[in-house]
Amino acid sequence: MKQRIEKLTEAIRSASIQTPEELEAFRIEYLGKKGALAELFEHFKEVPAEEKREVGQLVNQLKNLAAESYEHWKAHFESVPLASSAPVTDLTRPAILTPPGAFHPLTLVKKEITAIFTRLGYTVSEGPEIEDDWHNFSALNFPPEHPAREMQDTFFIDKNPEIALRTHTSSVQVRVMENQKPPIRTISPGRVYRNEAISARSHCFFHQVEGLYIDRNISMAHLKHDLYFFAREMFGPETRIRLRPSYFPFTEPSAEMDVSCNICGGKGCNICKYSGWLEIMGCGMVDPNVLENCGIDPDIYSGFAFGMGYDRIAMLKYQIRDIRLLSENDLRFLSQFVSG
Ligand code: 2NL
Repeated sequence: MKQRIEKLTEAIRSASIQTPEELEAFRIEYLGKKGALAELFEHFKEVPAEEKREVGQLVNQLKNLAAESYEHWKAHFESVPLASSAPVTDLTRPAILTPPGAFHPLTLVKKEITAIFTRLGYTVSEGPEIEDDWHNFSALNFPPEHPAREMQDTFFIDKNPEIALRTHTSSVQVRVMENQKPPIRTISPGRVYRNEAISARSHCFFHQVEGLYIDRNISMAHLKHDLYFFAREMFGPETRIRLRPSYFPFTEPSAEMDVSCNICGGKGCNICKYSGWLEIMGCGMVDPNVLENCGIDPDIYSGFAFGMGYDRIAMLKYQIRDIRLLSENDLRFLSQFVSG
């Protein structure tokens, strides 16, 4: 009998009760008419007289324990509203730690570029990745026969020459010019698409930040100031820049901007192909035709614009040798960017 009491004591103490249904089963098992305690009382008369006192006390203790446990759980379920079969959540348990995530290297670089231009007073504009011919090409002064408009260079939607995946984020800036009055000072980061063969160096989609500054009397000197500031903030205070003449349909004059190679400091290395310079962006004064197309009077306003791809900047910064790693979402790659 004593053994039986000990076993039941242990069972009641360690009972794990998760739901009101389980509590009812507990009540029936121990305190019910045919429960364990009723059974003990039934067999009490068989206990030898000299043990009756001791065993009687033990049975009473057990009964109190079962009754107290039952009352405790009953109060618990009455105070916690829950769906009838939902398991009880133990708020005192230590939390299961969520493994830390990481920003994608492209996001890290985008945030860095955005922070620099934000300090210069630029806003951030975003727009659709599926664009019409007007916002992606015509408003930007692309002549009708320009090669970028060919089927093999641009991803057209359903072979419709009017709708395509944007080939640059200038399309966003056309929308800004159409909808806002100067002064306009904005950058537009985002994904762009070109129908090109995929290799370690180029992909059919990549990422750019384009910038636009329009106001009265804006000149090439303003362009140079903002881009020099950007270069030093992004690549270090010793960075130098140079502008080389170039051509884009939407700017006149146009230039390519190089920064001094921050790997070798300009002495020449395999990263800069021993030239000491890295080409990072195109820029120029917005063509008056583009301003006019977007409803801005070119006799009153002028502006500069620039565009840079940041996949290559991310690759230089983090020594990534293959552009495809940036879009494969391989955790062995991504987890290397976990910080803190
Ligand atoms: C490049 C060249 C450039 C622009 C982008 C631009 C936008 C508007 C008007 C005029 Cl709305 N220009 N953007 C200007 C010059 C160059 O990008 O090689 N990008 C990767």
